[in-house]
Amino acid sequence: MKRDWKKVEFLKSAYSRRDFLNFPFPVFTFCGRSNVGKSSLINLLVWNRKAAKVSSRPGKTASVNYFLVDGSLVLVDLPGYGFAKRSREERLRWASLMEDFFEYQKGIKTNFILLDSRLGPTPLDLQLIDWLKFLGQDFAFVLTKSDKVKKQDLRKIREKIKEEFSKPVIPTSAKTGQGRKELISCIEKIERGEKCLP
Ligand SMILES: Nc1nc2c(ncn2[C@@H]2O[C@H](COP(=O)(O)OP(=O)(O)OP(=O)(O)O)[C@@H](O)[C@H]2O)c(=O)[nH]1
Ligand SMILES: [Mg+2]
Repeated sequence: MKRDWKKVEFLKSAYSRRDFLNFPFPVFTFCGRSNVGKSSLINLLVWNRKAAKVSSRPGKTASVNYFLVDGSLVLVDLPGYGFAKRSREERLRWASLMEDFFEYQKGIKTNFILLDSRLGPTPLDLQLIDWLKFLGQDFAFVLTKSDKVKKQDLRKIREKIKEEFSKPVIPTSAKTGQGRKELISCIEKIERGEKCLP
């Protein structure tokens, strides 16, 4: 199907399992540390700065947020983890919301794990990867904020992650627009059941 990736509808924020939505459409999620750039990346995909709320303060997105693109595909902005200033209750609430989400959300085609181009995977990212593997969920990587690193460093970190996990790794920048096309093409390939190997 030809999609122009411009029409985006915010559908719902879910705070618990009973709020999760079921769709006749493929679902792609965006997960990663607080402040890594999940909401910004969703906005980049649909060329809309205001679709998902962005903030320089970590911990902005605290619920599961569903976006419908061109009436035929769902993007999910997930709450970020690893934000030290959160209370214990908040962290526990996040963990159980995520556990429920990956267990009960239907139609997930793949989960994009966002990693800061300067940092690569952190211990909490590795925990998430183990959890997704345990649940039999597929995943791929997106490097964010590529505008903040030198080209050669970006290449190195990308190769390293590719080698370690044998999964797609797509460098992106919400600032320059780098990687938007590649990510869209990857999403559409996965949707068609093809392999995405950037
Ligand atoms: N330079 C640069 N800054 C970025 C990029 N992407 C996001 N940012 C900035 O990083 C901060 C966090 O971005 P968000 O998109 O809100 O991050 P998030 O992962 O959704 O954060 P939470 O909702 O707290 O989990 C904001 O100040 C963004 O402007 C990027 O590609 N380049
Ligand atoms: Mg966010």
